[in-house]
Amino acid sequence: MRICCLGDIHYYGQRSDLELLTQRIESVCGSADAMVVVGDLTSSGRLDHMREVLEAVRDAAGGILVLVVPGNHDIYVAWDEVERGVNSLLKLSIFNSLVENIGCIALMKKPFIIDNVGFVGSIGWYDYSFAPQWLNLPLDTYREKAFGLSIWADREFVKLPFSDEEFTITLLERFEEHIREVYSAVEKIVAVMHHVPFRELVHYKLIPEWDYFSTFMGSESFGHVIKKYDKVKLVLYGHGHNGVDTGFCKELHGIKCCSCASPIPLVTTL
Ligand SMILES: [Mn+2]
Repeated sequence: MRICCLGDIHYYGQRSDLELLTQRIESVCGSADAMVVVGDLTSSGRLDHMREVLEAVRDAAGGILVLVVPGNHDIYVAWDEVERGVNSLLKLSIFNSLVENIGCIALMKKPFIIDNVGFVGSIGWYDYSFAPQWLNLPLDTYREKAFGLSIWADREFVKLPFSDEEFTITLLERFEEHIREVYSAVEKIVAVMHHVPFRELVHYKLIPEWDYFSTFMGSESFGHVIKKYDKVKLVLYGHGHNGVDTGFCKELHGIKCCSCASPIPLVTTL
């Protein structure tokens, strides 16, 4: 099976970006059996942007099924939305409905099977398990999502009614349920995530200002669950793209892991 994967489009309303995206998808993904989008379709979580970029991807895919998970930016809420009582959980469900309404597959809602391959997906999240030990900072320092003058934007724009650790656990339970749901019906499973599931995929630089923010790349707990199930043969993830390489695959724990954190599509086989 050939899978065309992309992510971290961070569309912010620039129509010319959609034209470029369309060209790239058409030239790279034509022979694929499925298309996967690993989240951060938008920069700000604006619904009009979400719709525009999703429609562009769907149209460029030209009939190839498009399977989608959201990224952290897709569940950002603006101040006017906060005033109307919108939080990031509601945003997450609006995102998934929008994906379905325009004819794509929202993997966070339910797993999907193509031939003998099961696709399971999650936004993934962070529970501070990627905190660099060498910095030796207390957990609350990470919960602040600020280091020196820099902040992690989720601090301002993600509105959850519970902690990041609790969010991670909730998402993880659903993700594992989805694996179990398809397990006996398929030969292989593809895990699609926005955040990163293995520490080995996080790029630490031994620079405090950099490594502090590596904490927010993902969570080891997703990696633990993935490793529990032998049929998971491929992990497609996004999220890390500023100052690090993207668009490569690497084998870890016998699982092919591909970074799709780029609007330039990557074709991988399973
Ligand atoms: Mn992201």
